Amino acid sequence: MSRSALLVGAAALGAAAACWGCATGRKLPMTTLAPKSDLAEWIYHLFIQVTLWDALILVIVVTAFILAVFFFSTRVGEAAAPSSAASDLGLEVAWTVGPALILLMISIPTVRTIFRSQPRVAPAGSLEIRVTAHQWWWEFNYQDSGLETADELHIPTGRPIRLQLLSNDVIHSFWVPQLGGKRDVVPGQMNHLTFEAFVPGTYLGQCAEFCGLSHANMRFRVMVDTPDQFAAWERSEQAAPATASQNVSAAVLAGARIFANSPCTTCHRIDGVSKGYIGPDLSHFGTRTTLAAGVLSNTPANVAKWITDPEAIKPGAQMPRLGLAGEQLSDLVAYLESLK
Ligand SMILES: [Cu+2]
Repeated sequence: MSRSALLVGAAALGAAAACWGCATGRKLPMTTLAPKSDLAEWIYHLFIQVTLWDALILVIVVTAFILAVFFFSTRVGEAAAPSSAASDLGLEVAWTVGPALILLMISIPTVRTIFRSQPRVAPAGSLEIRVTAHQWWWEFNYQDSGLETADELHIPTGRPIRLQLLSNDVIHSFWVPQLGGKRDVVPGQMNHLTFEAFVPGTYLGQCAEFCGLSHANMRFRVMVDTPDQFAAWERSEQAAPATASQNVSAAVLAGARIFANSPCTTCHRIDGVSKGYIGPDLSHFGTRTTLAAGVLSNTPANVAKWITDPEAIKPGAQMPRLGLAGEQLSDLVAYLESLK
């Protein structure tokens, strides 16, 4: 391959990587190297320890190799080296005991971190949240308040979070790199993830177990709030969403009627309007920053695009096309965006 072809390839890769971030409007890192919770810090420190041990082994092996080349190679005119068939007991013991000790030094912090990261019972004062994985979105149910949301999880700092992980269909894996390690989400078997977030901010998550056609489109966000912000968010979620009785535009009122008389109500719940339970709860849809499991930012144009053809955005999505267009579509979008 010519040099110019290589350069063009590298430029295209760089542009693709940059655009992946800009197309989804994301500049958030998905990294385990900037931990923002206790669990993520334990894993990060373990990683650093193991890396240091590995670096030490590398230095020892490379040094021994270089010394061997200098001291034990046969030079011109010298007699051939003695046979290496004879065993050297000291050497045998050294290269058996040495690696065993290194493995021991690595296994002690590893096992300690495994146990520390998997407490059997929820720490006192935990906020318990049921996380249900679906092909391909995430449902979050707050066990104390009964609040329900999808694909965007709000949690406060300074309080242990206990996630109860269950799958509705196949095996998924819950992973927010900056808040902790992956944990499998399995049908019929509840797993737990326990951590306490330190730094307010928005952290990206992603299903980390191949789960079908739109596995890569099964993203989510964790919004870590200060305790005050979290309390305010809870209050706003507990309040009823916009309804026809409130002072809203004609488009919103028309959209509300379209929703109430559509098949949407079979799958989607809206507080006081519908009781669907197959798809995400839309009671406060307008407050979310993204839709379609974090694939699109929540703008009226994107909501219209999603309703028009969900499969074009998320292959395999169970939501059917509704065949809405024009004013009907824009009214429905206006109604959904008004749900705050
Ligand atoms: Cu998946």
